This record gives sequence, C-alpha cells and structure tokens, in this order.
Amino acid sequence: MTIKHDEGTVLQRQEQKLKPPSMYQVLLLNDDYTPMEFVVMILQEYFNKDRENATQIMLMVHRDGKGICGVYPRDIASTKVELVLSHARKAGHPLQCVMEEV
Ligand code: TYC
Repeated sequence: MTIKHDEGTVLQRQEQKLKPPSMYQVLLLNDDYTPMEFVVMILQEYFNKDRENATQIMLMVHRDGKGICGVYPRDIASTKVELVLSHARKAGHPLQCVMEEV
C-alpha cells in the first residue's frame, strides 16, 4: 500500500516490506574422536536438552553424521556455535558445530 503526502511524495508502508528475521539451524557433526559423553554434556549445557534427549541427539549424530541441536535467530545461533567450538577446543576435541539458514 502507498501513502500520498501533502508534498506529493509517495512512501511505501514499512510493515509490508519487513520480513521476519531468518532462522538458523545449529548442527553438530560426527567425528571419530570426540567422546560421546562430551557431546551429551554440550547438548545439555548449550542447547538446554535433558540428559535423555541429549543422548538421543548424540546417537543420531553418531549414526547419521549430523543432527540438529536447535533453531535460533542468527546472532544466537552464531554465539552458540562459537561457544561450543571454544569449549571443544579447550577440551582437546575436534567436535564440529555449524549453522545453516532454515
Ligand atoms: N562418533 C563419536 C564416538 O564414537 C561420538 C560423537 C557423537 C562425536 C556426536 C561427535 O557430534 C558428535 N566417540
């Protein structure tokens, strides 16, 4: 919709142009070295999973190669990826964590 101003200028209505912010999946990738228990802890600590759900997701990643930990706005997804990678490297594990636009 357009609005005619006194001066004759025409403005696009903002709310019709605004899209909802993109959402991003955060995924864990499998590897041969990161201990299962460490991955379960990561899922509990950074993705608010209970132990049972964290174990299911970890086993899915182990079996299928990757798994979704959660879906978040871009800045939150990006922060989670950084925190997970930092924690994994400090602990000496090669765990990979990535984000993908949904
Ligand atoms: N494959 C690992 C092992 O057998 C476990 C693992 C699961 C590693 C999930 C990473 O994202 C991962 N120790």
